[in-house]
Amino acid sequence: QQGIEKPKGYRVSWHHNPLVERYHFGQLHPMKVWRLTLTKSLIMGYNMHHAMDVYSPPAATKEEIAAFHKEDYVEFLSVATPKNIAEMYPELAQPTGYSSAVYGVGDDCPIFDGLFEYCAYYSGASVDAARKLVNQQSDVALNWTGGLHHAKKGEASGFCYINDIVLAILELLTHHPRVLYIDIDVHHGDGVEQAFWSTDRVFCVSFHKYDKEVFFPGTGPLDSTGPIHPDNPGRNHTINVPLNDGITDQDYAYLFDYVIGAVTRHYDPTAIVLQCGADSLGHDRLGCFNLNIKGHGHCVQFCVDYCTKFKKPLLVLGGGGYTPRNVARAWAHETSVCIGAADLVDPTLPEHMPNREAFRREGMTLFPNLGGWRTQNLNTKADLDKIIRSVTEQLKYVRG
Ligand code: VJV
Ligand code: CA
Ligand code: ZN
Repeated sequence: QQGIEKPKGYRVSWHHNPLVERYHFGQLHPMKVWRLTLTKSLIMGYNMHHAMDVYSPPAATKEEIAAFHKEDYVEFLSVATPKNIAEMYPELAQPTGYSSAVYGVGDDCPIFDGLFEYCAYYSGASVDAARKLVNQQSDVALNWTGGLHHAKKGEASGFCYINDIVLAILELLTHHPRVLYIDIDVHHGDGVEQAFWSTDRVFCVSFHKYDKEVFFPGTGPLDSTGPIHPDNPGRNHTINVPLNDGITDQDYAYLFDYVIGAVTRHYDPTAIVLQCGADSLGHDRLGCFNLNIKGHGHCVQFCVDYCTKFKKPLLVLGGGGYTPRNVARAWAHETSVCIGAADLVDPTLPEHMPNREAFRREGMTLFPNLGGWRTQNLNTKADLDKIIRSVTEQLKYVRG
């Protein structure tokens, strides 16, 4: 469905610095920068860039990054290279494996050539996107290269080094009293949650696979809703939706619509930031859900409709996603949702575009069946209802 009709002058901006595509985490590392190239191919193959303002933003500066991150950590990232890291920190090269003692670097977060430039490019795009929203030069701003939600103030974590989401939200907070952060990556958005744990000016909602001690990062149970202390303004301003393997489009949409519907009514955000990690799709290399492209895109449609209806800015970011061709399908479809053209795109992939062959595995369609029960749905009706009850109870304490 097309969603709500876009008002005259509705502007969508796409923030993408192509230089991010040049970096590599390593041959066997699941994070493939190639997915960003594929995403761009599809978006442009469908000619969707003509319906957006396209920006190639500059790299974020150290000063911009230091708005959230510790200076010594930023300095470390900017000087570390694969060559000098072993000399500076011999303990990292121990045969027992990479220790995470030094700023979180290790197997998940390797030091690769040009690491800091890579971080500065994806972060610069999120900061630029947030600024365009704040200046009202854009209504919906997209950065598919961002959304790196695990990075902490002074530590890399889970393939994330600089938390571009936190930087973008800090930018929005200069003009917006209340920002709603929504995270549909299969992993818990712990870095963003932690950064805004003690404030009521950001409301964090993450949907994720939760299995303490088994599934990364192991945080985000249902009862983790903000600080316990009654005087802390952040109290009740976090919602975690822990899920089991195999959740379907239908169950996910049921929870998303209920939770985000209720949060928007109670909290009345003035801006929304949506992290669209595509590892919640079926057939993801690291994920375990059964979502299809349209099931994932439903969440984007919901936010676009809400933001259009109430004239609120929306920042749409990427995130995880480890089956590159499906990541590209999802983010291309979600771009079409943002420009209000979801019904206009031909599900058969464009004849003329770079890297078209990369999509052959599932057939040349934008909407392959990804829900094919690789893992069955282990979320029961009772599980879903427990979440609904908990959220309903919690929100009684939010504005109202
Ligand atoms: O589960 C973990 C941590 C370990 C220690 C490190 N080893 C490599 C893996 C287990 C406990 N880390 C997760 C991190 C997931 C990050 C998700 C990021 C996002 O999508 O939320 C946002 C962008 C994890 N799962 C799978 C792997 N790491 C993994 C890492 C590798 C790898 C294979 C799997 C790193 C290098 C290589 N293979 C060669
Ligand atoms: Ca999540
Ligand atoms: Zn993830």
